[in-house]
This record gives sequence, structure tokens and C-alpha cells, in this order.
Amino acid sequence: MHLSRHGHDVVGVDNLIRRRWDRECGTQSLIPIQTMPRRVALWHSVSGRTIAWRRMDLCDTAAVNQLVFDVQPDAVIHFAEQRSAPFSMIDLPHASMTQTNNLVGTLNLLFALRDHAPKAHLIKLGTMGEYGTPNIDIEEGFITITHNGRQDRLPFPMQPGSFYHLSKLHDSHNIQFACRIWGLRATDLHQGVVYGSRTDEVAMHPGLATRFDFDAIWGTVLNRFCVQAAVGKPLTVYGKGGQTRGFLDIRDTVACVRLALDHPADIGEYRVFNQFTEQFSVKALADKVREARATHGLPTSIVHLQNPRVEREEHYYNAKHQKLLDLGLQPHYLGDTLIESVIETVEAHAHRVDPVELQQPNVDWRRGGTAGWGTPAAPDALRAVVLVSPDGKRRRPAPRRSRSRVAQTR
Ligand code: USQ
Repeated sequence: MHLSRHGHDVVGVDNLIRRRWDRECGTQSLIPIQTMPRRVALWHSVSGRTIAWRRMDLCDTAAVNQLVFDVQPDAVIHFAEQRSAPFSMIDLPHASMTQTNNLVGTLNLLFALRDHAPKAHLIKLGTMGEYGTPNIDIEEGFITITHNGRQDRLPFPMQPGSFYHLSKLHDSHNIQFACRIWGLRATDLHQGVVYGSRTDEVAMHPGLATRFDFDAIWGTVLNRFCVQAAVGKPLTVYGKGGQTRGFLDIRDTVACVRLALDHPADIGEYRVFNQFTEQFSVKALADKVREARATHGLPTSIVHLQNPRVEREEHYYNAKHQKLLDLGLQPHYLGDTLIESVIETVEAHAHRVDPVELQQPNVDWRRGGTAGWGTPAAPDALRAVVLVSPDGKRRRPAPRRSRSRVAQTR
């Protein structure tokens, strides 16, 4: 919608699997979302612009070839991936499906571009999580290394923290290789953790709302903290809370994509932009939400849960993010007003919050999905969640499921 409003002719492609994953996980968007045909029609009526939408799976090789052949795009913006780290850590089928879906979809696109639109600019959504948390400054994709008296500019060393984040790294390698051997052009947007849900375009009509996830599988940390604050629950900091990440407002996400589009990579170039505007520790974010509430006289508590993930909880973090600023990005920084406005949005839909999905992490990096991960959402129903016991000691692992619950991507 953002690109369409700025004069680009947009063809949207989606297989709608995210809605099926919600049904599988027993999760739902806090804000109800319309069907795709309704949103496309609504966009036309409020903007006068047309988005051509095709229901299509990127893992369908013939369909991707046909699409690229028919459309002859100037650019392809590739967001079509399974993007949840916890989902990828549930069990082998979910890890395997995440990597197959993400890698095969991207490979299909690369081959279709080679054959039918080799000059098109591929803009791929990667992740800051590809870098991990090294004890040195994080550069934008590449680092110049001197070794045994010789020097080279090499891909930055990567240490992803989940099978999902690994899938993004594998994609990055494939894209870089395709640029090198076929002369394709690509921008890999290494995006940080996004918060908020309203872009200027979404704000034009309630029916254009995009999803807002709050559960422990799909919800990102600040959105979860805002929902927890809105419904009077403690903010769930995993472990010590010193985990530091890059963050950005969803309005900056769309602005960054447009900037990359308006300033394409050269033929044969693979470039990386670190796409975030500020870095915070998880604990600092929780404190910010608590302070924003306190100015209205509303008390908010913070709990430190046993960390379900395997990640450093105290570490050095200094990631460069200059390239998008150089292209003209004007960041929306996180302030009390934004936190309050997200919380207000949440309050309007608070009846849709499932307190168990909100509070209890249900995927453990060491043991996989615990008993509650796939239970269908039923408001007010209490479910067994075995991750954290009240005395902080781990309970016995839940029995493994015998039946695979992986949704099909094709
Ligand atoms: N965390 C908490 N409490 C919570 C939820 C999360 O302390 O209730 C912590 C996590 O342990 C982690 C940090 O917050 O240290 C971020 O977790 P997250 O769930 O907000 O984000 P993450 O799993 O890293 O993934 C999200 C998106 C993913 C994207 C990534 C960018 O889902 O698609 O790639 O952010 S990045 O984190 O920079 O890799």
C-alpha cells in the first residue's frame, strides 16, 4: 500500500499461509484482519490505486517463473518467508519446513529472475539476527579483515540464534552467489525487531489494518510488552534482560523498503543495509513501558522468566546502521507517545487477548514445543503450559507428540 500510494504499480503475491499457521498454533492477531480480496478492493476505493493480487506460493516453481515472465518487474520485494524464531524451534518438522519454505522460495525467485528479468532489483527482507551478538562492532554486511599480512573485504562473520535466523543466512549466501555468477542485483535488508502496527496507509481505513501479534510464537517483544501493560499483566523479560537488539517502528520499515527501491543496487551488486533505528536491551524496553504507564499513574510490574531461548543475556552490542540514513531515512524514534498509542490500540481489542498465549513462552530452544504451543485459542480457557514452574525449577519435559502438526506450504 505504501509503494502503491507513492506511484508504483504493485503486484502482490501471497499464499496466505500465515493465517493457516495461526490456526495450527491456536494464535490470532490482536486486531482482526480482513480477507485479502476485501483489503485490495478497499485500497482501491480509498486511494484510487489498484494493487493486482495473486494467490500464489513462492515454492511453486512454475508459478514463480510465469509471474516473473508475465510481470517483467523492475523490482521484486521478497517478504514471503516463515519469520518466527520460536515456530522454527518447535520440532524437526517445523525447523525443516521453515528452511525448505524460505530457501526454496528464494531459489525459485533467483532462477526466475535470471531467466526472465535479470535486471530487476531484488529487495530481500533479511534479519539483524543473522549476525548474532559478537563481541565486536557489527558492520553492514561486510568487514575488511587483515590476516597474515593480507587484506580482504569479506562477509561479516555470522552466528544466527535459531533455525529461522539460519534460514535467512542461507538465503543471503544464495543471493550473494547469484549476484556474483549471474550479475543479478540485490539489496538484503537486515531488519531489527519491528514494533507498532500502523503505517500512514493502514491508518486510512480500519479495514486496511495489518496483523498485530502478541503471543509468544509470533509476537515481537515490544508489542508483547505493550499488550501486557494494557491488560495489567507483568512484562515478561526472558532471563536477565541484557539481550540487546536493533529496533524500528513499522513506519520506518516501509520507508526503508521505498528508499532501497528508489536507489537500486548496481548490476551484479549484492549489498546489505542494517535496517533499524535504535538499539535497546530487553530490560530497558520493559523499563520504558513501565515508565510510560507510570506517568498516567498506572503501575506495571516486570517478571524475569527462565529464558526459553539459548542466547547471551549480557553482551556487547554496537551495530552500524548508517546506509539507510545516508539515503534519507528520517527515523521515528521510540517515545512515550508511541508506547501510549500502541497501548491505546491494544485496549480497543483487549477482549481478544488470550492471557496464556500472552504470558507463557511455549517453545524452548533445548526441548522444543511444550504442551501449550498448538492448543487452539479459547478465551478464558486455562491450559497446561509446562515451561516455568512457580519455584523456578524446570519440570519434566512434556511427552513428545506423535502426530506432526506442520501446515503444508504447497
Ligand atoms: N523476549 C523477551 N520477552 C518476551 C519476548 C521476547 O525477553 O516476551 C526477548 C527474546 O528472548 C529476545 C528478544 O526479546 O532476546 C527479541 O525477541 P523477539 O521475539 O521480539 O524477536 P526475534 O525472535 O529476534 O524475531 C523478530 C522477528 C524476526 C526478525 C527478528 C529481528 O520475529 O522475524 O528476524 O525479530 S532480530 O531480532 O534483529 O533478529
